[in-house]
Amino acid sequence: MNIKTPLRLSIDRDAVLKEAVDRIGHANAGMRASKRNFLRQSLTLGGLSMLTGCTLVDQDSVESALTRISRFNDEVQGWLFDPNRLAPTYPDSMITRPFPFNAFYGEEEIREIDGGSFRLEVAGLVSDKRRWSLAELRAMPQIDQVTRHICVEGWSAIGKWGGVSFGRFLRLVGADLTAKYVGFKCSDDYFTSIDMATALHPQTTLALTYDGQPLPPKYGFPMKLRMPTKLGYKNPKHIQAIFVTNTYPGGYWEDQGYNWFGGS
Ligand SMILES: Nc1nc2c(c(=O)[nH]1)N[C@H]1C(S)=C(S)[C@@H](COP(=O)(O)O)O[C@H]1N2
Ligand SMILES: [Mo]
Repeated sequence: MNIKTPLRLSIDRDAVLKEAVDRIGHANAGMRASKRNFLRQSLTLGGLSMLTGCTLVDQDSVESALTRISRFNDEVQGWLFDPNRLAPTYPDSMITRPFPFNAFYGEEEIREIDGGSFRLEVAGLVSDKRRWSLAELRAMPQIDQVTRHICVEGWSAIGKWGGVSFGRFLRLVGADLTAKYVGFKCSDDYFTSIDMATALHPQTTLALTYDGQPLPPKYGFPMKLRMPTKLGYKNPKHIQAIFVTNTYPGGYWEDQGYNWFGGS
């Protein structure tokens, strides 16, 4: 199941405007269809150009205008994000069985990582850069919750993840909590990054278990970051390294045009 492709744009007026409206719409999931239609009818190439400060003469200028819209949306979503509002939780009876697998490759290529020798790396703007074994993370206080995972490919499913509160972990390693981003490098070459407010959200969990069992390889062993406030692609599996930074780190899908904030 992999229908994501890099966004390719031609300088076809209608296509460019549709893309711009879609990006504004995607980033603001609550936007009503009527409002989206209104925007679609009223946005002109001139308007897009004014909004972004880009002259739309060729493919590159169109790309940078659309990128600006996307980054502008990131800021708006950042302002709108309420650090205390909780995503819905569900009873165990509503867990989707079997829970779907998804990655940028098929199930036959799932990475097998050795838990015994695994050490989580912590880097960037943190005072304590020592590596963490799985046993050490399991010895910390654990939380769990049943939440809905929403994938932009058009499916959602309810699952139960447990592990360490990510805010607690960041404080423990002496992370600079005023930094803008937390980035993730995964052992399957996936990567992504999130805003600090979401990193510190009470439901954001460094997940070590799925449905009460150690996280199976397909769901991201040895750990994934589980954020019920963000879309599926923002939730990195197979985390190898975590870094805190003020330099925009992007992400695997984000660098191909998917909205960086990715709120759900
Ligand atoms: N390391 C890694 N993390 C990843 C991905 C991936 O390909 N590699 N895919 C993302 C996407 S698009 C989705 S929908 C979810 C799928 O998680 P699941 O297999 O637990 O359903 O993982 C996200 N995190
Ligand atoms: Mo996804």
